[in-house]
Amino acid sequence: MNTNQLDTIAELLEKARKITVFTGAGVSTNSGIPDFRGENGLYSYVQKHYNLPYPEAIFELDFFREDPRVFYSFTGEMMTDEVQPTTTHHFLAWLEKHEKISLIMTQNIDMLHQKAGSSRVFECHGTFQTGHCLSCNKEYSFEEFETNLKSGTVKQCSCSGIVKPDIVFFGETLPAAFFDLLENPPATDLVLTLGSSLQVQPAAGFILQLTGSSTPSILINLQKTAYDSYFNHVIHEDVDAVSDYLWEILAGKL
Ligand code: CNA
Repeated sequence: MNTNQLDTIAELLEKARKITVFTGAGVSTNSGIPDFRGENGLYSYVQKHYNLPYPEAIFELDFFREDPRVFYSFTGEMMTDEVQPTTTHHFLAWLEKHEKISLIMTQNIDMLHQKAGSSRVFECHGTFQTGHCLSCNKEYSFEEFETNLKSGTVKQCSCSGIVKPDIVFFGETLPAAFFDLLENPPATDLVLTLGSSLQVQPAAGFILQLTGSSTPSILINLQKTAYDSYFNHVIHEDVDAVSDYLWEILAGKL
């Protein structure tokens, strides 16, 4: 690791009061949930483990209507008790406790930021907190289909329709509140992007629009992204190794 660069980033974090964070699947890979496009990503995983016509089908509405078992069995793997927040999730929760975080915009649907104790979280690709029947639109709370999600069995509505958790599938619109935040982003004095290929729009546009101004910006991601040049500081390392290093420095200062 380039420790000079990390020391500079630690100084930026120490000074900042309104960090806007953007996280992707890369912050959760060390907890055991594969990302989409990383080397051992979900796309290669589902192709090996599930009988899918093509990997993206797992998050497609038409395929879900036809065979919801694949999606439910994936959530069953993701929601086991073994899946715990990583150092990075805990580090962000700690920064929030020290009043440094303006917002964590996450593309993730694993709820690990909240599990680590962060509360300023916006889940732009939806949530498992609620679900709706695809036939009669009846709403269900997380508690009402938690057992199904965890055991990988399809939740059926009282009308015998299929219940789909309110996470955003391909082709679906993001929550209206996302577009409000896109138009009126929170006050930000540091941009911190962690573990995302920045390939998925409009989510990535939210953070990319905050770069390029006088606000310093940081990207920490294992692989290069198509948007590295948008950021002032780019680190291609494991995000937990970086968080560990930064946390150790900041723990003595905050
Ligand atoms: P992505 O396109 O799969 O990119 C993830 C990026 O993270 C890759 O560029 C990797 O190089 C990088 N990465 C992987 N592990 C690490 C690590 N340990 N340290 C640093 N970098 C790492 O995923 P995005 O989030 O950019 O794409 C957006 C999709 C993925 C969203 O719609 C998510 O909902 C969706 N997704 C979410 C989860 C989850 O909730 N945990 C899991 C899989 C996919």
